[in-house]
Amino acid sequence: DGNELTEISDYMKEETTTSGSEEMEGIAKGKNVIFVSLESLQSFVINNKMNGEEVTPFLNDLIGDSYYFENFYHQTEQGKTSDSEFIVENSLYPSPRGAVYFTHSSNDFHSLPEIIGNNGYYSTVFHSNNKSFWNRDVMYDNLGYDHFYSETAFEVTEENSVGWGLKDKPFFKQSMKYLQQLNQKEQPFYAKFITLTNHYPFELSEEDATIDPYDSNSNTLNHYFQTVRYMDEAVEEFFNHLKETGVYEDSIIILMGDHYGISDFHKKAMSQYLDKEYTDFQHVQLQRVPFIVHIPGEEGKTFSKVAGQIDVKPTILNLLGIDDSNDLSFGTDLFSDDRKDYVALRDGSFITDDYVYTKDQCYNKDTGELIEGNIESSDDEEASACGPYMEQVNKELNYSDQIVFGDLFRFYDFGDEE
Ligand code: GP9
Ligand code: MN
Repeated sequence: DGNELTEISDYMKEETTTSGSEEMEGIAKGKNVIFVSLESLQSFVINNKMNGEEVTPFLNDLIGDSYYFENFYHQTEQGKTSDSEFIVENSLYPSPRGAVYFTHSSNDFHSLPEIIGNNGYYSTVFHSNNKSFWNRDVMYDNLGYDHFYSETAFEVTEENSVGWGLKDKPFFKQSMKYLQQLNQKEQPFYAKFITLTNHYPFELSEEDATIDPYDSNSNTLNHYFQTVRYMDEAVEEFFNHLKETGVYEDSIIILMGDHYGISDFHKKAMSQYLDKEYTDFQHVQLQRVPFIVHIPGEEGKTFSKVAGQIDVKPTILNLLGIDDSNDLSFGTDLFSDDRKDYVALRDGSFITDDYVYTKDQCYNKDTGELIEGNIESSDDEEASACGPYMEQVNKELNYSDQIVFGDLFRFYDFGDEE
C-alpha cells in the first residue's frame, strides 16, 4: 500500500536524491549519449602492466582526456550484466537473489530511457546475443527502450565469433551502419553497447591475442589479460569509427565495467599479480570497475571520491540538463559536492571515503588495516566509525527491495505527462 512508500520516498528525497552539480548541469544538453558496458572489466588492470606491458593502453589514454572515477564500485549480484543494467537504468539496487530482469520485469519503473524519452531522446541497445537472454526483450520494452539491436541484427559467422558469440571488433564495426542511421534520423539518441568477448572463461582466437598470457596457477586470470586487451583494442576501433563517421562530435561517450571478471576463487593468482595479500578488504577493493565520462572538447580529470553504479542515472540526467527533481533514486550526481559519501554493495558491505566495511569488520581504507573493537559501541570512536553507515546501508537496501518486490512505484506520481 501507499504507507510504506511514503516513508521510503521521504527517505529518498531527503537522503539520496540531491540536486546535481550546477557547473556540469546541461553540459551535454541535446548530445547523443553512447554508453559502453564493458564486460567483466575491473579497475585493477587500468594504468597497470602485465609482463611489462600496459594492459589497456587505449583506455589509459582515453582517461587522460575524460572524467574518470577511480573509486567506482559495481553493485551487482546474481543478475550480473543485467543487474548492472538495472542499476544504471533505475538507480535502484538489484535483488539480493535472482535477477530483477527476470523476477520483476513487469513492474512500474521510472527508468532512464523513459525519462530521456520524454525529453526527446530515442533510446536503443546494441548487444549480439539472443534477445531473450536475461529476459532483455521483455524488460527493455518495459523500461521504454525504442529499439534493441540483438543477435539477429548482426552477421554472425564461425570466423567472427568466439566464446559467447560475435567478437567485439566486428560487433562495433557492424553496429556502425545502424548508428549512422540513428545519427541521421533520430537525434538525439541514447545508445547502449554491451560487449561480450571479455567474458568468462576469457577465450580468444590465436590471431586476436596481441599480448602473452599471464603466468600463474589460474588459467582464468592468465587469459583475462588477453581478452581485456582485445576489448581495449575493440573500443579504440569503435572510437575511430565514431570519428570517421562524424558521430563523435555530437556525442558524449560513457564507459563502465559491468561487474568483476575474476572471482575470489582465484585468490592465489590475484595476490601474486597484485603482490598483496588477498584479504576481505582487498576483495572489496577489487570490486572497483572503471567509470569514464568522455565529453569531446572537455579536459580530463580523475576523481577519487567513492562512487557506484547507483550514481550513474542522476549523473547522466544532470549532464543532459534534464530536471530529475521529481525522480526517486538511491544514487546522487557524481559531479555534485552535495552527494552521498558511501557506496553500498549488494551484500551489505560498504565503502566510505575513509572506511571499508565487510563481513562484520571495519577497515581503514588507506592502510587496509582492521579496526579492532566493537563497531556498535559508542564510547570507542575509532571502532564505531562504521556503525552509523551500517544502519543506513541496511535501511537503504531494504527500502530498495520493498520498492522492487512490492512494485511500489505503481503507487507513486512522478509528475510526468503521459
Ligand atoms: C550476455 C552477456 C553476459 O548477454 O551480457 O552476461 P553475464 O554472464 O555477464 O551476465
Ligand atoms: Mn557481464
